[in-house]
Amino acid sequence: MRTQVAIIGSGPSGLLLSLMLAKAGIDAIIVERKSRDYVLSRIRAGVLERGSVGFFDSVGVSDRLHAEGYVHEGFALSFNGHKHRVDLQKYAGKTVTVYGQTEITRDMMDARLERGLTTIYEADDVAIHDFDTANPSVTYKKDGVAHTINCDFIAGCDGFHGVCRESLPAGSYETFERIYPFGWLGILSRTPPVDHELIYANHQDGFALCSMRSANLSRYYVQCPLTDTVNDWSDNRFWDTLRARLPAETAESLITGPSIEKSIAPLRSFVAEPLRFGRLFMAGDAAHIVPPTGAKGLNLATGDVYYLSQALIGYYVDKSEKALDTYSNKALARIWKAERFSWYLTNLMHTFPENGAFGRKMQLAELGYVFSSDAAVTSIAENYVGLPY
Ligand code: RFL
Ligand code: PHB
Repeated sequence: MRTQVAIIGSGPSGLLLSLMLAKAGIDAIIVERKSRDYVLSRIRAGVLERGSVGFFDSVGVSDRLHAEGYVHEGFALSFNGHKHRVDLQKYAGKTVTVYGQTEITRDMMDARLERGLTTIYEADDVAIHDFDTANPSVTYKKDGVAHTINCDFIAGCDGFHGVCRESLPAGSYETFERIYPFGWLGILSRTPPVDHELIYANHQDGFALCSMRSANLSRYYVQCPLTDTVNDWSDNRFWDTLRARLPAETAESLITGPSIEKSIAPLRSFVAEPLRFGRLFMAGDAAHIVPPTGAKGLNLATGDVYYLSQALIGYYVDKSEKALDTYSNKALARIWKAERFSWYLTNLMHTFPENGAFGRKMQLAELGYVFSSDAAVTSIAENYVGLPY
């Protein structure tokens, strides 16, 4: 088999890249190690920046997003028993859209099917070769049979646990990492959301987040120890913990019900740089992770893909390698700003026992300052809606 760009991974990064390339007449094949249903069963991001929505618009996959997604003009930070609203429209002149990663992933998969674009699901033993030469290739096994794809470029869109970063020669890249001493326990329940906007709660016992997927589907998270498993958390324990961390007024209106999904995610900040290795280009979670507090992971992935698609279009259509050469630095400049914001909001909103009573006072002083200063709240708002490309 031969293609122009072999894309490893059928998450949001790989799917969006393939659609952007197809629109420019560039041929790409996606190789994914899991099944379509498995990819669609992962419950992840919920908040899309305006820029991400624009990318989905540009490749014609956003009809359902606009029909079923919720435009949010603000969100709240709660502390000391009270909710304080960050007015995104007022302070940043932009909104965000609440629409699940699962749904946009499905929309992109359906669009690729309709457009006759090739995805190889359930590919075993995926390996990348010769990306430091002009003739890279990808090998995999499907139903026990070995296959090779020859290509011009490889896009490493295979997430944090993918094969692409693993295949890089030792010493060819540098990593930067912070592992936080807690995780997020998340549940999905068929209950109306407690509020029409998201609430990020700072509480001495730990962080909590009230989010949603639709009018009758809620997504809630609480900070939990990394040593916990979902078996430690009955639904009742989860609801009691959440209620205790919310302002009284909000807690009283919380409608609870059986969880339909429950999982624990560790929190991590991570960057592997550079993003280019000859003819291999890394994008999305394969190259960087943010803690979910700033809702930036998926949005960073779409940003990388935008820069990368422009660079590949420059190569094929304008016969220029200039944007391929600048891809890594350009994407990393934006990535590091989102890393900073996600780290900042994580530090501001979670309980860090090792920081003691002084650390807690600093958080409350900072939160008090944010809501007394137009400059400070503007900074949060403009980062939350997404920095410019
Ligand atoms: P993905 O989605 O991990 O997709 C990578 C794909 O590559 C496949 N793969 C391989 N394929 C072939 N061969 C191999 N050897 C392979 N190894 C892996 C995988 O099966 C998979 O299908 O990465 P991508 O595309 O870069 O997308 C990144 C986003 O998924 C991620 O950043 C977000 O989900 C992060 N995130 C959030 N982002 C937001 O923007 N807003 C949010 O509100 C938000 N909330 C979240 C989140 C992530 C969470 N978790 C659990 C990680 C909330 C949570 C709880
Ligand atoms: C979610 O709805 O899953 C969600 C929303 C906002 C975040 C993280 C996750 O910051």
